[in-house]
Amino acid sequence: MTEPTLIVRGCEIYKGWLDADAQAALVQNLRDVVAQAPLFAPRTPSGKPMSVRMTSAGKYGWYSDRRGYRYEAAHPKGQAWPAIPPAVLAIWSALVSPKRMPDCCLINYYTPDARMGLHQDRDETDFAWPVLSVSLGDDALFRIGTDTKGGATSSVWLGSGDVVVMGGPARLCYHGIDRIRPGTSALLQGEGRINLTCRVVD
Ligand code: MD3
Ligand code: FE
Repeated sequence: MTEPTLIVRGCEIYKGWLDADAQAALVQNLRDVVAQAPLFAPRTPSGKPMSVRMTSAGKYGWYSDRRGYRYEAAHPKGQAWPAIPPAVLAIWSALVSPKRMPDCCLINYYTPDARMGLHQDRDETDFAWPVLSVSLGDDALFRIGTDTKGGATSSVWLGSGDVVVMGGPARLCYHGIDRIRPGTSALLQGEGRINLTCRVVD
């Protein structure tokens, strides 16, 4: 039975779940996805471009513009999203469930100046399914709170190869990335961080 390395506010953190070879293979899979579905900077509902660039794989991709946050069946350029890499589905099968695969694998790319403010993930239909996150590249300071805006928060550094499962009461907790620490990983070609989040959408 697999046990998390640590649990912070209900988020189960599996430190170093992926070894160096698995991380490198996954990065190549993601380069193939990005070649088909280029990264873009979604706009917030107020029209401001996000500092994190994104794309997706799977049945749906997460998208945002002045019309709001939502899932879309196609990339903004019009084509279907690429398939979720089998190596990502294998992590989901091992740590969440082999019975239902995620509908979306959101790929977030952070340059050293990128941030993600505290938010809830609530664009999905069924919050009974956890969200699974995989970190690759530079370390990131992850902040997790409660299901109430303005509640207490805890911070933890996530490193390359770490996997986090947010289920149960943690599923609707506020969370974000305060900063990354450039140069802490040699996995990517330069500075930066990739985060994958797998979600059941409908
Ligand atoms: C806690 N991404 O894409 S992953 C996101 O590192 C997102 O790029 C961050 O928040 C990142 O929405 C954090 C960890 C994470 C993901 C989803 C969660 C934590 C979560 C959903 C509920 C609670
Ligand atoms: Fe989130």
